[in-house]
Amino acid sequence: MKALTVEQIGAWERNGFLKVENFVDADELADIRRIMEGLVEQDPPHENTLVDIDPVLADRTDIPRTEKFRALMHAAHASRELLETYTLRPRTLDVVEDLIGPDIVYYTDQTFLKPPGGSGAPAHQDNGYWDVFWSGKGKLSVWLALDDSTLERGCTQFVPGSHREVLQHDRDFSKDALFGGAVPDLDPDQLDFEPVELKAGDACIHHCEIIHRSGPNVSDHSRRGLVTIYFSGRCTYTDQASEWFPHRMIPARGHVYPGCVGWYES
Ligand SMILES: O=C(O)CCC(=O)C(=O)O
Repeated sequence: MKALTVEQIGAWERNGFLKVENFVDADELADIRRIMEGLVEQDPPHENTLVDIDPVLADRTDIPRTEKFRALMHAAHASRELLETYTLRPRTLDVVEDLIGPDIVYYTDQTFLKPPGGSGAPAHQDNGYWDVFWSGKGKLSVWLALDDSTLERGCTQFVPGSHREVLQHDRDFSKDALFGGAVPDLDPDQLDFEPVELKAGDACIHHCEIIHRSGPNVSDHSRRGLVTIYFSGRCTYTDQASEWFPHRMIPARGHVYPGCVGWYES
């Protein structure tokens, strides 16, 4: 094991998510915030990124457009500094390696900005979106808190152990449908969601098949979370291309294999 304890790995296997306190230190957090703020302030956004406007804020005339951003995607494809400072730094990859093995390909990131008044995310499993384009298990998300993430601010919530069952998702992959893959037949009231509150700088890592959601932000503070997503180098492409992701995946550690994610002919 490179970074996690036996107990932490046991908790990951049992629950499908794992909180890691102080995943970045104060200096790293300041650098990551600066990079992200630089990208979010750009309007029109950087050409490599994709921005999603929060539907509940869309018609507000009293706030600038950039304060209505629900999410900004592919930041690392727009900022080499982010890749070097955080996404591909050894500690991040050591933790990922302990959970999905030594061959790691970096897919992309989504920064959920959740401004005051911003909406929550419906219950879903991430792989319900991903496995249409990339097959295989060994996919995870590292959700890094850029601000304190509390229940009032709409922190993420997980159903412990739910990563063992794959659910059918309604699939709408157009660019306008950030959560277009929600699970149609799931009654969230019947599930036991565990909120995971984080301090800025903490991370919560989640399995691609854990059922999770988040609430709206009913506070006066933003709740920004940078989610970086890693696939095992053994995952493969399907015959469908993703409209959401026009970039190449980035081999991060270990090997890339012919026909598998991160392998490109030219
Ligand atoms: O940060 C949120 O509010 C939602 C996060 C989420 O759904 C995800 O990381 O897959």
